[in-house]
Amino acid sequence: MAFETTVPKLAPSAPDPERRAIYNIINGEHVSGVRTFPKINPVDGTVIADVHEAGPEHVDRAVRAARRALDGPWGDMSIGDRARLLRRVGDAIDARASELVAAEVGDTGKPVALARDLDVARAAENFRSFADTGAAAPLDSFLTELPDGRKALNYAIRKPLGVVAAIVPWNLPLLLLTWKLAPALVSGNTVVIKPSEETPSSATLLVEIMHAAGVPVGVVNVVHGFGVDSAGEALTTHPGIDGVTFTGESSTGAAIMRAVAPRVSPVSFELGGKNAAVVFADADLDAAIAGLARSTYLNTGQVCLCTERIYIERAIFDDVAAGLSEHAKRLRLGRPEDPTTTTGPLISQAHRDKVRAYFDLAVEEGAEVLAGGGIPTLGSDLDGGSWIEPTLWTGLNNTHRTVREEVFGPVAALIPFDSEEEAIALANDTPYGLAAVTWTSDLSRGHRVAQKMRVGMSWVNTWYLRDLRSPFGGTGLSGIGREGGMHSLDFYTEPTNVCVQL
Ligand code: NAD
Ligand code: 6OD
Repeated sequence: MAFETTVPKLAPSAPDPERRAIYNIINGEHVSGVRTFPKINPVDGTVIADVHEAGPEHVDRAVRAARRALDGPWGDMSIGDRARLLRRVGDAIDARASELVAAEVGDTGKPVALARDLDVARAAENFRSFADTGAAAPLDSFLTELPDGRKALNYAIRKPLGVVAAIVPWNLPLLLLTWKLAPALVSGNTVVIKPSEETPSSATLLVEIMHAAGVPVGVVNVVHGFGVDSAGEALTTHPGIDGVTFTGESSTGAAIMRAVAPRVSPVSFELGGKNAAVVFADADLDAAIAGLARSTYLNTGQVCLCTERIYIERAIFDDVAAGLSEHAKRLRLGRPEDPTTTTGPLISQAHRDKVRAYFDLAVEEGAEVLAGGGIPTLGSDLDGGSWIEPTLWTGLNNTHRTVREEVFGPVAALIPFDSEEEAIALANDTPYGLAAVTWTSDLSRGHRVAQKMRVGMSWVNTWYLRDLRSPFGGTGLSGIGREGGMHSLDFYTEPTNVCVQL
């Protein structure tokens, strides 16, 4: 490959492996911040790391490093070489999967099997998939016929946006970061990453792995910290940023839009959801109930695609409610490394306070609690963690705040319906528009209803089944733009049309 690799200068590890230091990574070096903040393990509430918060001057250094890398050999590298490098990163992720799983589990408390089979597996796959997409990306070309019989050739080349800010949340930290990083890099951009303050570990380790795999220094940088008055705001307001790719809350997306407005920078936003599932009486009920349990409770309900509203045809309402509540009660909360654990804690005490406030509000709004509804007592040190019970409500309707606002926890409201038209209207009665699921054995109805859902992703008889080439994103409060396959390349590149008179 035609580029030079500079060996990064890394600061020595902190002496106490139980409470390590997590540094910013700028131009291949570990860099201390303006202060540190503690990273708390949500399993038991212990402090596991001291994270170096980047100040505006660190963010500035990171953006400048990314700009230098863009103007250096990285900017001249062929797309084929970048794709080969991305595949090498995918292999390096596989080779160091156990370290990445440990980083992800330490930060989030999610079950080891979930971190291994979803987060880390997808991180490697994201690099491979976008290596393939980038290497095979076509260019637009048109042979233009002029009225006088002459011809012109129009063709559009893709150029990188430039220095991209990637700001990511805590729920699937590595999966969502690599979902942005891989297409940004194969397109030739350089990147400054701002991981969530709740999950600093896997992004830091990933960038170390990428440097070891040969990614030149400065191409990928990490700044740690919070949003407002911290690294997030410093990054989105920095004049050297050419585009922002963001996944997180809709209100944060709105704040970032305001921050980039003076420079009219492009944004790609994957935001919140209040996703509906619709279950028709003709559905395979066992499959539907198992699928609904998965779409409600995976990752303790902390997946943007999770179902929080379940509309059930009245004739089968009681059967679905009983089956789902049985599933909810069977979930096992426990330590991540215990193979029988199905469900981890919420990410933090602050997030648990928010989810619990919705649990209380649901009861005030007249909900009947079919399962859960509170804070479990798990015994020993686990009671210092941010655990919450998998929960189900009935007795609510679309006017209630608990059915309109995103909870982002392990809970769904079950609501009956009487006709297909009513089910579609109820599902679409939301300012969000991320994902929907239709459960039915009627093929025509499945297509018909799925197409009428006002969302970015509409699944039938399944949920969160992914083909990384397909468009991913949301309408309304759920986002701007689509990522996935060529959709990602469209965001991370600027076309220049060349017109040649023949
Ligand atoms: P969040 O918006 O609070 O934070 C996301 C990131 O933005 C973090 O890194 C945070 O530090 C940073 N940030 C916060 N304020 C900022 C500001 N003013 N300027 C710049 N950066 C700022 O979201 P979260 O709580 O980490 O994640 C949960 C939310 O993310 C939920 O709403 C969920 O639905 C959404 N989400 C959406 C998708 C999707 O694909 N649509 C995927 C995952 C999560
Ligand atoms: O699977 C993906 O590619 C993706 N972007 C998932 C988002 C999940 C939200 O929490």
